[in-house]
Amino acid sequence: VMFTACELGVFDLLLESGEPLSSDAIAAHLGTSTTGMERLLDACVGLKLLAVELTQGGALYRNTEISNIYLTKSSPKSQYHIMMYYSNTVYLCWHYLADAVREGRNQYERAFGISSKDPFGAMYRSEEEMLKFLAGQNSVWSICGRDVLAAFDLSHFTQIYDLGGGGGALAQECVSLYPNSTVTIYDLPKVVQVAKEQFIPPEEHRIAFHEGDFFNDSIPEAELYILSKILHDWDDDKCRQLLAKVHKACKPGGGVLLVESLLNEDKSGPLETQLYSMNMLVQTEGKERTAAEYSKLLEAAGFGEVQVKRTGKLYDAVLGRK
Ligand code: ASE
Repeated sequence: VMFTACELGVFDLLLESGEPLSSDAIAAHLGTSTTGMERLLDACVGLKLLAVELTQGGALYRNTEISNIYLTKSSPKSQYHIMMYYSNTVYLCWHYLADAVREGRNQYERAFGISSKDPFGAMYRSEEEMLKFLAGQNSVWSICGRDVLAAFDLSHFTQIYDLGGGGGALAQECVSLYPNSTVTIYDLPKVVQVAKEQFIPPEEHRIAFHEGDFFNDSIPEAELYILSKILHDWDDDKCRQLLAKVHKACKPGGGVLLVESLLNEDKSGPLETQLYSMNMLVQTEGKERTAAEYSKLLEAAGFGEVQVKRTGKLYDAVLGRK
């Protein structure tokens, strides 16, 4: 219901209109059936994404504060793009959740008829899919970007690589919070191209780019490596491989910052993270982990002085030092 209301532009229309609207008016503006729209709007009221008020002329709908802030396209904290990614890609993989649990692997073959050997090959199967993913991944940093970057004082690291930095929203938060830093977005060539052309303003000179595949190509030397939502895409073996490579490249005294959604040690929650872990099952080769699991992976790669900071939001931070 939330995805569909976003996709049809319900929240954008109600924001722009500046006054409550009837379901007939909304249906007419958005070119939908009245019978479908009325039910969609009522379900949104049940979800507290809309509020309804009965007047003599009939029911009038308006956005709630949550939908104004997070579900309209134009809001600075808009989650519209990740909603579209969930709606059009992720949701289709979840249809095969039982198969994913039976087989212990992602469901690209069933959902899209494409091989899932290389999960990012599958996720980036078209330019359009890649753009939707990158825009979606960018959106969460308008909510949690500051928190994960301010969890530790990173001001003494000036030379930073964001491995798998994608569309670069976290890199942008980083140079804004740490004005003396330079952040290099390291990602696959086609990702770097779009990041340069569509996501990072050309006048942002504190952000640089490096095209490569961090499993198969070399990783340049730096003081700090950010791995944000990277380890959760991969199994323990691949994580150890990647972290060992990062450790080798890292300057002595440098570090690695993991940005991930942490499970409780007994895996009893948080629910959002448990569900993210199911999502990693249907879409990738990875899973969400506990702080102790990340610490062990870091230590196996040679990192020490591991510190964990929970932000109280969706994503947390783990710092290891070389
Ligand atoms: C990934 C992040 C995501 C890989 C696939 C993904 C997201 C959706 N699909 O690294 C966004 C964040 N959501 C979750 C479930 O982590």
